[in-house]
This record gives sequence, C-alpha cells and structure tokens, in this order.
Amino acid sequence: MNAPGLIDQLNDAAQRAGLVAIGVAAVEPFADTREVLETRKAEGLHGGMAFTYRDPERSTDPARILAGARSLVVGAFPYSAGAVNDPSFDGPAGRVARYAITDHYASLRSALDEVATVLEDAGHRTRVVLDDNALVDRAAAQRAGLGWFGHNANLLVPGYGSWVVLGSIVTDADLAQSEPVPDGCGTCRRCLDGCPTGAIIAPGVVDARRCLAWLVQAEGTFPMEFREALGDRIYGCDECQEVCPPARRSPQAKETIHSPTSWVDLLWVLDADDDELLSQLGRWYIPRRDPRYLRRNALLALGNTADPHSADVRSEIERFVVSTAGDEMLQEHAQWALRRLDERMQAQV
Ligand code: B12
Ligand code: SF4
Ligand code: SF4
Repeated sequence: MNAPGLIDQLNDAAQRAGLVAIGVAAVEPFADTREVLETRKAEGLHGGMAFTYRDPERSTDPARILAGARSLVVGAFPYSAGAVNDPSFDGPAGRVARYAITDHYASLRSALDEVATVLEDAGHRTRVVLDDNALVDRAAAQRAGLGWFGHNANLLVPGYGSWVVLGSIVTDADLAQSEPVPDGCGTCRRCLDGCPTGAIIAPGVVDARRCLAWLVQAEGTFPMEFREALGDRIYGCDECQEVCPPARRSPQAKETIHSPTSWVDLLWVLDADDDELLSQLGRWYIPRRDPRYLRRNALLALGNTADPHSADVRSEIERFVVSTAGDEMLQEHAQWALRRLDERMQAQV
C-alpha cells in the first residue's frame, strides 16, 4: 500500500484542478452493476442503447482497461446549473440540458489528467476514462465514496448534488480505499413524481424507452406518446435534477449560466446543412452522426413551443413536408409539428 502522503498529494491536485470530490475504489469487477445491466437489457429497459450495455462484462471490469491495475481514482467535476440566460437570437429556441451547454467532459478530462500526473510522477501507470463504454462511471464513483445513488439514478455528491460529471483514473498504484457515503434520499420521491414521462419506474431505475434524455439521442421515429412532453428540449433533460432538493441547494444551482450555446435556434437547425450542424453540435451524441435527428428534434420542439401564428415557422416546417418526400421520418415529424401548431392555435381562441 502506498504512503498516505500520495493520497494527500492526489487530494491537493484534485482541488487545484477544480474537482469537488475525489476517492479511491478497488478494481474488482462491479458484479452488482453487471447484473443490473444484464437484467435491464433482458427486460428491454435499456431501450436499445449500446454504451455500457454493449458488453457488460467489459464495462464492469476496470482491470481490463490497464494491465496490472490496482485502484480507481474517481473524480467529480461540477457544472453550473442555475438560471439560464435568454437566447441571443430572435425566434423559437431549443433548450439544451446544462451538462451539454459547454464541453464539461473536456474540463473533467484535463482535471483528471492533472491528478494522474501525480501518480505518474510517483512512478505509476495511469489511464483516464470518462463517459466511455469501458466503465460504469456512477458505480465507480459510488464505490469510491463520492456520493450515493439517487432515486433519479444519478450519483449525488454531498453538498453538490448531481450537477457533476464523473470520470476515473485507472492505475497500478495500490491505494487505500475510500469509505462509502450513506444514502441521502430517504423517503423523498420528488424525481419519480417530477419526471415528465414517468421514466423513473422505481427508485434508481430509469426505463430508457420513456426517458427524454435517451429519446432525443435514439434513432428512428420519436415515440408519439412522449412528443408533447419533450416541450422545447432539443438535447438532454434536467427535470429529475431540477426538482431534487440536494441538487437545488448546491452551489452550482446558484450559478447563472451565460453562454451563447444555452439555446439552439430551431429555425437554424432546419436551415443549416449537414456539415454546419455537425460543426456546431457534433460534440453531442447524435445517432450515426446523422444530423437528421437534430432536425427531427427541432421539428417537435417547434410544434410544441413556436408561435402558432408565425408564417415563418409554418413555411419552414411545410418545406419539410414537401421537400423531404424521400425522407419519411422527417416528413412525418413535420406533419406532426404542423398539427400541433394548429391544436395550440385552436386552444388559444
Ligand atoms: C447510458 C447513459 C445514459 C442513458 C441511460 C441513463 C441510465 N440511468 O442508465 C441516458 C441517455 C438516458 C442518460 C441520461 C442522462 N445521463 Co447519462 N450516461 C450513460 C452512461 C453512458 C452509462 C450509464 C449506465 O451504465 N447505465 C446503466 C445502469 C445500470 O446504471 P444506472 O442507471 O446508472 O444505475 C445505477 C444506480 O442507479 C444503481 N441502481 C440500480 N438499481 C438501483 C436501485 C436503487 C433503489 C438505487 C438507489 C440505485 C440503483 O446502480 C446502477 C449502477 O451501478 C454513463 C457514462 C458511463 N460510461 O458510465 C452516462 C452518465 C451516467 N450520464 C450522466 C448524465 C449527466 C446524464 C443526464 C443527467 C444528462 C441529461 N441532463 O440529460 C441524464 C440523466 C438521466 C437519468 N435520470 O439517469 C453522467 C451522470 C452524472 C451523475 N452525477 O450521476 C454519466 C456518469 C456521464 C459522466 N461520465 O459523467 N445517460
Ligand atoms: S432525464 Fe428527464 S425524462 Fe429522463 S428520467 Fe430524468 S426527468 Fe425523466
Ligand atoms: S429528488 Fe429526492 S429521491 Fe430523487 S434523487 Fe433527489 S433527493 Fe433523491
């Protein structure tokens, strides 16, 4: 086991790098998580997702990431989660979940790289992994004592809630393990009741087939029954965190967000060509890197939230009904958007 001085150095480096929590976990396979992945896959709750579900044996076995691995050093990087600035453009705007407004994974990676340097300088080998199919990040963070599994399935860090992204350094250093954090949800069920689609079917269990955060990333037709619930979202969903008391009390929830990328101009999404869309939004997970899915989401958000009296909005959507004759998927979403605008107009009179 390494000298305790190394842990102090890791903690100092983590603090300097902006991580709000860091801990150490053993590299033994996450057997419980593997079982959860297999069961959910068998029950269809993964909604066809690949990610960690693609190969649960791999994603739950950190030792496969680095030969001779002994420990995981897991870190949480906070992101701002308060009020969002108004759009910087006129016209209908698509809401972006806070984790995706800027590239917080890049900030997390450089923070973990800084911490990894301490291990490398002490003669150890390291590999940084985050939001990758290779490791179940929440399970690693829970084992490393960063926080507890919330009923909304997120990992909640005491004092910071769930407004954090998570990543690990896999290392051959043999480090003392951190203590787990006790459950902080108790009898609360605000996230279960607050989810707009009822996707949290039991504490800690998200049915991806109902989860808006997955449906905006999923291929194919957006399920009819959840189109209205999508509201103005174009990417991600923050609802089960916005209602969560520990998340609301966190310092991040008091940080107002001022960013040109807080909102996406929905009419621009319909107008822009593939290259432009991918150059602006390609950092997001888009199925098959196919920008049609951004247009699909934009059409639904327009139907739900654009001014139903706006001729500009209607003509943009109608263009998709007519000119995408070979693209039945977009045509059908455009038709839905027009019907929805009509319904909303009728509801106003
Ligand atoms: C696939 C995936 C998704 C999917 C599925 C999410 C899900 N709940 O499974 C979709 C696209 C829906 C998604 C959405 C989001 N995601 Co995501 N996603 C992932 C990914 C790639 C894999 C997650 C995974 O393996 N899920 C499989 C299941 C088995 O695990 P789980 O749901 O996390 O369940 C754990 C616990 O809930 C617990 N558990 C199981 N049963 C029970 C029962 C009880 C009673 C309790 C208390 C706990 C419990 O065990 C599981 C782990 O061991 C990870 C990155 C990674 N490589 O790990 C990011 C990740 C989980 N996502 C992240 C984020 C930020 C989000 C969103 C908040 C983004 C957004 N605003 O839209 C939402 C949150 C939705 C939600 N409520 O979960 C962060 C989570 C940060 C955090 N603080 O928890 C991660 C870790 C990415 C990262 N590196 O930071 N995501
Ligand atoms: S991300 Fe949205 S849709 Fe998914 S579980 Fe949370 S509140 Fe429900
Ligand atoms: S809303 Fe309540 S039950 Fe859900 S994660 Fe937050 S504290 Fe836990």
